[in-house]
This record gives sequence, structure tokens and C-alpha cells, in this order.
Amino acid sequence: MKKLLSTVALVAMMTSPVLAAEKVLHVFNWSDYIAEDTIKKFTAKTGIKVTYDVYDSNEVLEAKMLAGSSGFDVVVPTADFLQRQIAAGVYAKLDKSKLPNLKNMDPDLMKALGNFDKGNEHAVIYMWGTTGIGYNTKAIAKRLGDKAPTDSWALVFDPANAAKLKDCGITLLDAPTEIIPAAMNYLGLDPRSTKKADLEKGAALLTKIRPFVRYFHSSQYISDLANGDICLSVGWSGDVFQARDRAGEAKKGVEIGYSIPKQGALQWFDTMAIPVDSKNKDAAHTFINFVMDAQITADITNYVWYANGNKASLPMVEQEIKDDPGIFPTDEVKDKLWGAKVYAKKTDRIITRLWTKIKTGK
Ligand code: N2P
Repeated sequence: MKKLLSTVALVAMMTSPVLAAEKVLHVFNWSDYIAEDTIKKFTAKTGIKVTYDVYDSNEVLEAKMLAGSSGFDVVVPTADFLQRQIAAGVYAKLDKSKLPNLKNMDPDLMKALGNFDKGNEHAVIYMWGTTGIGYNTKAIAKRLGDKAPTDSWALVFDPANAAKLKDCGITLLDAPTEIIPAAMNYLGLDPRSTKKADLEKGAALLTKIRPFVRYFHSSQYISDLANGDICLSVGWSGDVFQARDRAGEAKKGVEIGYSIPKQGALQWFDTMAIPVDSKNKDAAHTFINFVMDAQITADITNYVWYANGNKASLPMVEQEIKDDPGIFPTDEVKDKLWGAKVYAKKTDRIITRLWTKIKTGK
């Protein structure tokens, strides 16, 4: 007995520091993209502590993933970036035996994700949305009248309109692979075109409206829209709805609308994946499985106003959200959405170069 005890004690001594080290999970997610209590609930349920960091750009995440040794265990790349990063060997294959909540996922959406990750081997859908226009209804009406084309990219991409909105503040996402294609779409070009001439045309239009753009940023616009400090953002659906929600709570008379322009918009999918060099793959699976719980995902959607890929969560998603065509577009609108193009290195370089020129106004 004594011997057994000491063996147990020895094993405990040897393993506990290791176990303790394994019990901190590093999650890297988009900002404003999780419910207030998700992490707290996860730790309460599993005992696994979480270090939670945020970003607001796929390019930032990609740079960290390609450099390696990021220290992150779960990250949330958008599907087109995911595909490129999978090809670069950045992500571990999921162990589906550790993800029983996969049964909750929407098979059609997972099939769509399969276009970026064959066989859904590396990732599951987290949230999805569109890249459209968030706007301050009163500020826009004041400057462009009641007939302001809020249903069209012309609201921001027609330089005559943009000029009139300069004083109240236009912002664009700092997301070249989303903004340049939107400008191409407005020009009647294929937003998924990789022809240099087409990309240059989109960039030329953006250069024309550049003098009227206050800033390029992908998270600051939420509070600025809510406070009435800016009046138009090309931004992400749920972020704009969060701004609308905050504006409502502040009760200062700011009203925010979200528009999926009639010409069409980008529909994107964000996914959860595990970096291949994660030291906590077990805990990472536990986290992904926890998030795929129907109630947990419903809570996140109800908080961040983004649609999700979890079919079983829908009965718990608030009716107001399910009924909002800006979050769950109608079939007619869906037909006009385009999926992200996975750009080859060469195209990526062209886009990066054009983007620098646009931002610096050259
Ligand atoms: C959350 C933004 C996530 C959407 N703030 C970008 N794909």
C-alpha cells in the first residue's frame, strides 16, 4: 500500500506541472465575435483556462500562421484564407472522434466549406456574413435626400455621393480582398476576376473616392457608427448590427441601417481551425466541440448578430435575428452574393500593391 501510494504521489508530481501547462488554451479570434460569457462557461465546464486574443484582419492572422510558432491553439480564418493556409501546411487535421457536436452543423454549409477544405478535414464553420454598407440613416438623408441610394454601392462608390458624405465620415474595411472586388462589382465587372486590368479598374475607382474616406480600419467603425462619429462604413454585417444595437442603447437618436447592395456583396465564412504546431490539440478540440454546442452557438449569434453554421442552434436564435434579411438574406438576395476567390500569390501581390496605393491616395 505504502509503495502504491508513493508511486501515485510520484506520478502526480511528475505529471501535474505538465498537465497544468496543457490546461491553458490560447484562442485567437476576431474582435467583437463572441458572447460575453462563452469563455467563462467553457472554463467552468472543462477546467481549461483560456488566453483570449483578438485581431481584425485575415492578413494579420495569415502572417502569424505562416511564420509558425504563434502559440495559438484555435484560430478563426475566413474560408478563402483557410484554403491557402491549409496548402501551406499550417493546420492540423481535425480528429472528428473528439467533435461529437459536428452533428449539429448545417450539412449544406459544411458542404460549401468543403470547396475550401476538401472533406472538411481541417475546419468547422464558426459564423458567416456579408460585406455591405452600414450607414447612419439621418445623416445620409440630410446630405443626399430621401432618395439616397442606400440599396446600392453607388452610395459610397459614386464619387459625387462620397464627396457629399465626406464631412460626416466614410470608412472602409482594411480588407483589400473584400473592398477591391466590391468596387469591381459596382463597375459591372466580375468581382472574382483576377485579371490585372479588372483589379486596376476597381482600384482606380477607390482612388477617386479616397479623398472622401476618413479611415481604413476593420473594428473601430462599430463604436464610431454607434456614436454618430462617422456616417458610412463598408463593413461586416454583424458588426453593423452591433453598432445599431449600441446606438439604440445610447438613446442619442442615432439610427443605423445595414444594406446588402442590389448589385451584390461578398458572402464569407469564418472557420475554427487548429494550428499544426499547437501544443494543446486535445483542449483545442474540446473548445471547438464546446462552441459547436447548439445553445452556445445560439448565444454567440444572439450576441454578435452573425449567422452561424450550426443548424441545431437555430431554434434558440432570436426571431428578430432570424427574420432580418441583412443577417439571413432571402433567396433572391442570396443569388446575388458571391463567394471569396482564393487568390494565387501573383494576384495577391497585385492586390497588396494596389491597396497600398489606394490607402496612401496615390
Ligand atoms: C467580427 C468580424 C468578423 C468577420 N468583428 C470577418 N470575416
